[in-house]
This record gives sequence, C-alpha cells and structure tokens, in this order.
Amino acid sequence: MIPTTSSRLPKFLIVQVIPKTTKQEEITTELAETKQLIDTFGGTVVSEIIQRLDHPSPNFYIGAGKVEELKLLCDSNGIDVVVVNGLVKSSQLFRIEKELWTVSPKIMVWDRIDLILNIFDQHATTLESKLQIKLARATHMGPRIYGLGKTELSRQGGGVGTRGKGETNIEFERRQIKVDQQKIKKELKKLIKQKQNRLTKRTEMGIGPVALVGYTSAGKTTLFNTLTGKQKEMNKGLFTTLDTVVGKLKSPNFEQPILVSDTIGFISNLPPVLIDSFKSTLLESLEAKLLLHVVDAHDPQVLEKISVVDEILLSLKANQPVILVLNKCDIIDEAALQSIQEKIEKYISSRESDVRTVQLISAHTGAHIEELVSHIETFFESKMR
Ligand SMILES: Nc1nc2c(ncn2[C@@H]2O[C@H](COP(=O)(O)OP(=O)(O)OP(=O)(O)O)[C@@H](O)[C@H]2O)c(=O)[nH]1
Ligand SMILES: [Mg+2]
Repeated sequence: MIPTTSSRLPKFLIVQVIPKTTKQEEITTELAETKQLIDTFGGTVVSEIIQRLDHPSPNFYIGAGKVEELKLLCDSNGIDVVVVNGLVKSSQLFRIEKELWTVSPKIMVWDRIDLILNIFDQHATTLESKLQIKLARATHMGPRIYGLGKTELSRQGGGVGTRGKGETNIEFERRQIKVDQQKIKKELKKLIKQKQNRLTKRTEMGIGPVALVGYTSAGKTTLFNTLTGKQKEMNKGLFTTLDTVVGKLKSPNFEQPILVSDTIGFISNLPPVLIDSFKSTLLESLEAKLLLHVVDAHDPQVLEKISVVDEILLSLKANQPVILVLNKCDIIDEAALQSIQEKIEKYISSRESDVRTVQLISAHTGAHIEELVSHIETFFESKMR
C-alpha cells in the first residue's frame, strides 16, 4: 500500500526505454514531465533506470539484466512505486511486479497511464469523472485486474490482491468485472444523455459556448477565472481540472452572456483508452462553437505541445474555429517572444487547421485580455450577421 498519510512521501523509481536515436534533449524533457506527474501525485523520485533499446523487450519491456538492476535499486532505496514510462503491456508490468516480490511484495509497478489515472483519482469530484476513471482503469489494467498483482485497483477491491488464486476464482472475477464494466457504461450513457439535454438548454441561454482547451498547466483555469470572474482552483501541478465547468462572460455587445467552458488538460502519449473514457467530460468542448487553444508560450516545448493538442482534437473530430491564445506573456522576454511567434506562425501555416487569430495574453496579470475578448465578440458578431 502506498504510504500517503505517513510522514514520508512514497518513493518512486522511473524506468524509461529510449530508442537509440533519441536525442538527449528529448529524454530530459520526457523525464521532466514524468517527474512533474509524480510530483503532482505526491511522490518523490529517488532513482531512475534508462535503457536504450530500439524495441522494448517482449518479456519485461526492459532487458532481463535491467530487471536485476531494478531489483537492487528498489531494495537499496526502499522504493514504493516503479513507474515504467511508456505504453507497456499489462503482462509485462505484471512480470516486473512478480520479479520485485522477492524484494518486497508491497512494491507497485505502474505505467504512465496508471500514474495519470491515480492523479485523476485524487481530483475526481463528480460521479461522472469517478465512473470514467473506474472504466478507464478496468479497460487498461487487463490481466492485472484479476488480482494477480498487488496493484492499486486490487487493493481498492479489498483484498483481491492475494496471489496464487485458482482458475475458477479468476474466471469468476473476469465475469464479474465484465458485468461491472457494462453497468458503468450504462450509467455513463445515462449521464451523457442528461448532460446533452442540459447542454442544449444552456446553449439557448447564452452565446457560444466557447471552450478552453490545451495542454495541462497551460493556464486554462486561470484564463477561465479572468474571463468569467469565477474562482476555480488553479495549480502548479498537472491535471488540476478534471471536470468541465461553464461560466459566463458578459459583453456589452450582446444581450446574452457568452458561455465559456473549462475542461481537463491534455498531455502527450495520452492513450485512446483515456480519451475515450473522458469523452463525456469533453462534451462541452466537442459541442463548442469556438475553441480557445491556450498554450504556455513560456514553455520551451510549446510547439510540440500545440501539436499534441491538435492531434487529440483531430482524433476527437473537434474541428471548430480556433483562437490560439499564447499565455504567460508576463514571464517571456521580447526576443524569446518574437522567435516563438515566428515558429508558431510557421506551424499554423503548415497545418490544415482553422486558426482564426493568434493572441498573446497573460491570464495572470490580465494583459491583453481585452483584445482576446474583442476577438471572441467579433467571431460571434460575424455569426449573427
Ligand atoms: N506567470 C504566469 N503564470 C500563469 C499564467 N496563467 C497561469 N499561470 C500559472 O500556470 C499554472 C497552471 O495554471 P492553471 O490555470 O491551473 O492551468 P490549467 O491549464 O488549468 O491546468 P490543468 O487544469 O492542470 O490542466 C499555475 O501555477 C498558474 O498560476 C500567466 O499568465 N502567467
Ligand atoms: Mg485547469
């Protein structure tokens, strides 16, 4: 069990397999993001193993020699959780976990999705997001769900994590899990229907909606608060926002308010299972008339992150007009800003997206917010003509 309430933070070890041709810079960035995720979860990274392999090994994902190294490191550092940063097969995670039983049966082995789901778990407040997490977890865990490993889910399942279970038991669990999944899906379907009705009603009450989308921690909620005068939680960590909230932006140009929605942030290597389960949360964005794609212009990886978000929007078939909002201008110097703007212009012209405008702002200080609002107004005025 993870010692979350004890005096120390759970200790994490990151395992990363990297193709031989990957540049050092990319490795550093990827590791930094994983560390940030672990930090958000509330853990501390005490060790890492990086293996250069063009193809992950079929048995353990990492090579057998690295498994031995992993055991030693887990033992000497008192590791609680090993995070294998990648899309790892459930059977591979289980095999690693089994190897680690000789060190301690308490060590858990997660992949990136498990880590993200466990962060989601901490932030889920509505029945909808709780169900979505449950469903994504059940789909993602594969054989691990049958109580073969001592994973978070099996722990939550209340003692399912005992080893050496008979075939009959596993068969029974397998059937039970299928039944549970069907139940969750049915419940979610009902919630989506109710939500769709609410959305239709709400749309009649205002203009829009405008949806804030973007990479996690880009500043969506900060901008949402600035635009609507609300006080939603914003945070340095990733995935602070999990559920969608709608607020009103009052404009003297219109009788009705402009509706603005804030939703969950995206991240690279977000697997389809997660996107799929969060479709109902993303409903507001999918049905919006205009998207504000918020980016952290101060981030050195800004272009890569814009492209990740664009790909996810594409996969969700969200092809509405976009205003690209370059946020955090208060902490960027003039020269860096110019270079970023040029790169972004180039990126936009190379893609078939519907970016109407690029607007630099600071959601934090409020700089250039009026210009952004004016772009939003112009968009809806043109629609009404
Ligand atoms: N300097 C500066 N910091 C900002 C600005 N906007 C947001 N931030 C900071 O960026 C961090 C993330 O902000 P959020 O508004 O929570 O970001 P988000 O996109 O909603 O993040 P998630 O909901 O976690 O996906 C917080 O620490 C904010 O204070 C800005 O304009 N300037
Ligand atoms: Mg947020």
